[in-house]
Amino acid sequence: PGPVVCVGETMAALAPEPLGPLDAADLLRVDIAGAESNVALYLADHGIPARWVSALGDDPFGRRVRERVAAGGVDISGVRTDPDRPTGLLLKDPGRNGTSVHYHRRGSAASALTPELLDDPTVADAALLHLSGITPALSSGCHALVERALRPDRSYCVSFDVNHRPALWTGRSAADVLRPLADRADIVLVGLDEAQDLWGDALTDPRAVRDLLPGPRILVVKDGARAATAFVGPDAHSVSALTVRVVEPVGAGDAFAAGFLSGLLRQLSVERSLRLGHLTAASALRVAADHGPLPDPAVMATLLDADEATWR
Ligand code: KDG
Repeated sequence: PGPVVCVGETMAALAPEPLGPLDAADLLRVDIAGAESNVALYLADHGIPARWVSALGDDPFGRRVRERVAAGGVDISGVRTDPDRPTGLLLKDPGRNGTSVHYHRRGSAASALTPELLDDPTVADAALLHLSGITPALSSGCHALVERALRPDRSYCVSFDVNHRPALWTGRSAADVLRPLADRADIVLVGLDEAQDLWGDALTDPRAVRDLLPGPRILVVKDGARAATAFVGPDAHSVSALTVRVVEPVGAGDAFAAGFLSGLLRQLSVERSLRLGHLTAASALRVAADHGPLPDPAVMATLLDADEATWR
């Protein structure tokens, strides 16, 4: 089978060092941030062939992103350089009540992507195409790209992480765009709180989200630090989350997606795939960056097979 192809924007990211409010920071650490390249990096960590396809500016941050993603073992042969547009930039602002982000990405190289990207040989051989709800928010061309990727006559499987980023949707309804897109994907991941933000407080449990999104063959509803539930056809499988000392949560959803998809691609059971999702999410939760080292392989193997009491 071909690789998992992850399509979406990656930016340079600046975060205060030490972590703290941006308006009081003296020093900023340079890193990279992009939901889909995070998924590709964690897939590669799990030994799954992964390719990240996007566009970057012909600028120092673009070169930095390229180098970092390639160094993680991800195939970047489909990444384009746009000579006329810059690489996007994200500023992290860690506060007492979580991290907020500020974007400088309007008019970026990746925002100029269009559906034509899907004809590129580096995308067309995908065994699985991974997309997120960030991309349709970036521009009409990016929205059209996601629409086309989800056409019913597609030749590949699509996984879609809803990734609602309210800051990207001001003045437009994310709810109306993201629901039909998600409903057409084969595998969907969404947070319960995210689903409530988008589609209403009446979504009090994962089953209610499934009723709203009956289309995907597999729907995973993540209930924060509590549990994740995968709906596969009429069956529901729930696995409780691990207790983790959280340093900074951004990137954990991407890590979860990569762990879960790796499990499915390795033909593990749905329960074990969810466990691999939680274990991979822990790697992101324990570091300030989006991407942190996976737990020790022996620990992962033991926990994947552990009985329920040991897992918790
Ligand atoms: O999931 C983490 C991402 O949100 C972060 O890396 C930045 O891709 C990003 C975005 O658009 O918010």
